[in-house]
Amino acid sequence: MTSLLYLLTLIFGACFAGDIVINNKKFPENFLFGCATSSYQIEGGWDADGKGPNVWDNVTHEKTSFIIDGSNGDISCDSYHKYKEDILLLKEMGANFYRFSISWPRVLPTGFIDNINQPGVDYYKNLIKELKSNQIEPVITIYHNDLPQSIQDLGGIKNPEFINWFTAYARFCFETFGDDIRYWLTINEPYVACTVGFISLVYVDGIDDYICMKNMLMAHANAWHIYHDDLKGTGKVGIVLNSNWFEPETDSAEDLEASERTMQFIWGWLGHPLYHGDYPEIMKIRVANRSKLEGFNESRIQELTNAEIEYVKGTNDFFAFNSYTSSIVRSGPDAPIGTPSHNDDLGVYIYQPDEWRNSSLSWLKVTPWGMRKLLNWIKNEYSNPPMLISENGVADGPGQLNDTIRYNYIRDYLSNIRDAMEYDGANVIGYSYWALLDTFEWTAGYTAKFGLISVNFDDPARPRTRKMSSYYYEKIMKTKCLVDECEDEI
Ligand code: GBH
Repeated sequence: MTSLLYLLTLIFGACFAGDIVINNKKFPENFLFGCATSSYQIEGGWDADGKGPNVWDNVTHEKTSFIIDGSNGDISCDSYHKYKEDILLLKEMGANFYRFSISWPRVLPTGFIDNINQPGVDYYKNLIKELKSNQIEPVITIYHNDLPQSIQDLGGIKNPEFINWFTAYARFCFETFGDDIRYWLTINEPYVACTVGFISLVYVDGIDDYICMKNMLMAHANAWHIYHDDLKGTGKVGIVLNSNWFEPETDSAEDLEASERTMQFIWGWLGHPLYHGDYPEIMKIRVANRSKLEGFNESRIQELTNAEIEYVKGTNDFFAFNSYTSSIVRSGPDAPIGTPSHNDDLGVYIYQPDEWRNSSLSWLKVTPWGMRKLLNWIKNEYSNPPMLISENGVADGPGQLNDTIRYNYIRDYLSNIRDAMEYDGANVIGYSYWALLDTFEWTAGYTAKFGLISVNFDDPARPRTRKMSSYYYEKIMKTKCLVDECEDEI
């Protein structure tokens, strides 16, 4: 089926795929295509050469039941030793950039800058050098989930001191790896890290999430100011926000409001302060009201002071975001007042219909149309900032080298992205497929495969094998075109 569609594409230039027409305009010459990974998910070398432990090392070792297949990232793709092979593959596929993350405790084993691990620093220096000598732009995520255990032991992201610890680490990264890095991403998915992904000893719903998000916001803003004000860096610094597109169930005023409220609560939580200076009004009002009724003296949201508002506003040089799927939102009655809860603060009903196209993960329904709507929402809400799609991708189960699901996903999402650029004027500057390789997929272990390239995790040599989709993505990266023959860029 795939090859038939591909053949039709070859013959007709543009083609119908299911219910969508694949966009046949070339992406602009300066549009950036790349692939993404993160340190804990691919590197292995978990205790190599002086690396300190991170929270994932500890949780996977101590609580194997936390991971579906009881696995861990001790060796994973072994990219700590095999990064040159990864870069060769990126080169072969024609990637413009590689988005990877620095493992905080690999360079700073205790989390603090008084203890620098030189072999860890050398690893990233070599990685960057190798990328550059292959004309691949490094896009660096400073922190992607693998918090040093030492910092977790001190209260982790919930501790307001996190702001200083992260800032010192970010400064260290800018100073150590900074030479002509054009794109820095400070923190990956703060929303996930502060809600569902909170790997914490104690996590209090409706309280700690607001504290954590505020700490993330201030930590990011500090890093931005250090980079631009102190170090006079010439690159760009952004944070990676993430979530779904939230489609209203009907076009009733209530559902439209519920959808918009959800977008504001999730995307706007940090997006609004970064672009407009404060938390979204609707969020402030709802959290303050419920806090009061619950008997709190002040809002659980941790209101920003005027000085903080000024400090964070304008500290996102580009809008980097991860998005994989969509959900439907229905307006719902407010939950009764009782125990604080972030979901009750939001107060809507969110679901994904069974009939939507599936992947191997229940949360990841294939909804390419949602990407175009999301790009439009960001464009309208934040005055069309330069947008970098830092993650987008799909998972299937093990053993799929003829990965039609991924081929279709990439084609249909990129077509919607190109539509948003062409018809809606969305200022999208780049796209990064998640992931370059099959990785350790957090609590899903090695059961969910996102890679363009498969890795044999049973073989100590961790051999890589390109999947069918990687050849299609190679064609896209090399020709900037989704179909065989594109019309010129507009
Ligand atoms: C990204 O998170 C991460 O940045 C990346 O590391 C990861 O590998 C990639 O996506 C693919 O998952 O199991 O129903 O409770 C995506 C955001 C947040 C989506 C947690 C899945 C769990 C849903 N993820 N969420 S559920």
